[in-house]
Amino acid sequence: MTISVRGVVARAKGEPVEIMQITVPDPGPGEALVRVQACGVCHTDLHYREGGIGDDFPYLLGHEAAGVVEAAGDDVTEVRPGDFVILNWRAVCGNCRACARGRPWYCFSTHNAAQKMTLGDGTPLSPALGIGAFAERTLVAAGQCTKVSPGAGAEVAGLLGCGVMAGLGAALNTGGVTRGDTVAVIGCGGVGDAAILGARLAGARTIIGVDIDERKLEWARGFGATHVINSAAADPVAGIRELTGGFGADVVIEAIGRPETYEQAFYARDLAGTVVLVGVPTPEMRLDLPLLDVFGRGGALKSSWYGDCLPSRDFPMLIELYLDGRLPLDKFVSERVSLGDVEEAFAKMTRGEVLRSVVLF
Ligand code: PAD
Ligand code: ZN
Repeated sequence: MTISVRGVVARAKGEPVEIMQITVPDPGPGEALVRVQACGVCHTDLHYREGGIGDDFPYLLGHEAAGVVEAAGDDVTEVRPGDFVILNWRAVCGNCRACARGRPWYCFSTHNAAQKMTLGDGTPLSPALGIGAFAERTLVAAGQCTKVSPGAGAEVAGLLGCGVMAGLGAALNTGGVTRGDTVAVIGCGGVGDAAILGARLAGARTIIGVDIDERKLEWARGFGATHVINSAAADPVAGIRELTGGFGADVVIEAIGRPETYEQAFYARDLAGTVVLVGVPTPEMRLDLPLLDVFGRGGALKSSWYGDCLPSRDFPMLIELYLDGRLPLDKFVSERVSLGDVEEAFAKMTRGEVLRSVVLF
């Protein structure tokens, strides 16, 4: 059996996305069918449309989502029909060398659905990040569904599926920010603001937001930045040092993915401090740093994949904190739109007008 639903498809590189009828198979072994309730519009969806991630068109876009499990394969034990879940792109395998070493958040062999969703004519779709949630129903691996309290509502819960989790985790998991730390976040979009929120949650003393857009700096203050620096007008390295007793920050999070801002992060941290790269660079980018500085400044240069999150551990905990009024996730939702508005949401994102447009079903 299959069902036919509407989904947002990128058919060819650089072409506007289209709403098309897609065919979704019944869940087989290890799979779950999810009725999507909300899905955020993320930069990565636009990267797919522009051919920046691969050439496996057509793509079924959307991956930052929450919804309700409608059906599950016979052998599935993780979730049941009716469960409210956040979709994740890290369904850990439990067997790879990362999992075997007790570091499942690095899992090198994550699960996706085995069966393909297709266009009406049978053309297989490539679901964005193995999810494909700009669709009324989507088929995923059961491990991609993380059950959480339904109290949060889908538009907020879905945020944890990608960018907001990446930013929170960059501070909490990868950066290991703890009480009393000084933290700087370079790039205050959705991911950077989530890193600011994570730093605040962890008890950081000083949190410095850096961006070239005044509007973003205003929002960064709203998420808990104690200071902001407009790096279009002032040297952020000097500014961060000045705000941290002349030393630099304990943890500097780069949330853009560019060599020049990475270099700022590198020099804006204190001796033996930590740099976290959560922004995603493009293949042609290169870094040129004196190796003596890499050695002499010590500390740790880390990358953060999906905030080094473990969905089963982190999603329910963060939703509880939200419900308890301690993590204002709702502030990331700039607007609620419908399935036909994804292209317009890309434009608003590119113009820097929104943190997250969320498609509601
Ligand atoms: P965004 O475009 O909303 O935010 C980027 C911010 O950087 C904007 O506020 C810009 O104004 C600002 N900016 C741009 N250039 C500069 C500059 N030279 N100096 C200072 N500020 C600047 O994107 P986002 O917050 O949604 O995503 C940020 C990055 O995180 C992006 O590279 C995305 O691909 C990446 C990401 N990583 C993961 C992961 O697992 N590591 C997950 C999701 C997103
Ligand atoms: Zn994303």
